[in-house]
Amino acid sequence: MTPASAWPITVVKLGGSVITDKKVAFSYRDMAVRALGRAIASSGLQIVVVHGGGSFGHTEAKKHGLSSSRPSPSPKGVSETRGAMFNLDAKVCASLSAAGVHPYPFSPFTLLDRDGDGGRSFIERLLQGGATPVTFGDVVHDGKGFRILSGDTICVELSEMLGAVRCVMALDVDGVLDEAGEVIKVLGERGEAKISPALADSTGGIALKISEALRMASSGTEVRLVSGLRPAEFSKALKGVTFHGTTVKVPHGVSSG
Ligand code: IP8
Repeated sequence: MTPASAWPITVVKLGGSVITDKKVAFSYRDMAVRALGRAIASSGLQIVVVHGGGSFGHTEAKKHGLSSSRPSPSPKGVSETRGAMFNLDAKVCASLSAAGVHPYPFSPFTLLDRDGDGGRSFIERLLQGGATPVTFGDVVHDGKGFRILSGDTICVELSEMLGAVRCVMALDVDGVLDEAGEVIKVLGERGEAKISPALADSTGGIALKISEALRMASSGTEVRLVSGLRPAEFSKALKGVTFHGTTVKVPHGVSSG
């Protein structure tokens, strides 16, 4: 794992199912994002925000057959999906600003090869300057075609690069649920078999989230999954105190690969 920064950094994923209503295309939840923004602003922590696509990015991605698993040749689909993401990002940043956060939005590709350190000093400078870096799931050409790069995967890369102490993932449910709908308080390498089946989206839904959470946990970042529709619990999850939700832990010495 990369050595931690001079001060602890927390990565926050604002899930698409929190910041939008995934059942209604292009429906944005201003009040929910403002409430999370207030928790971020009042936490006093150094926070990097990543947000998902929800009913903006995923609506366009689905329409044009874009996904994280299969490359697509559609430049029109890329253009419209990215357009929807930039549109959503502007809304997220406006809500965060209204809540007292000072967002600095950028595409995750801004970080590629930046300063030769994967963008770490770029992000640290933003934080030192009092800004909150905000990035989002995006579309990349991998040599074979266009694919979606999920915000969850970006969280893994950022957590590793920054040596983040914690990653808090805000969902539209109270955490990872078991088959009976109860919150699994601690999830480890051997505890995933009985999770509730979840709706898939263009980037794999809860299954991807859990595997990415395990990757982060195995490299030393504590991962907390919490309802983003319960700002008080989100705030506790941020601060590292007891909260209602799921903590992802990997038994010592076990790597998720
Ligand atoms: O919602 C997907 O990000 P996610 C972003 O974090 C796009 O998987 C472009 C649909």
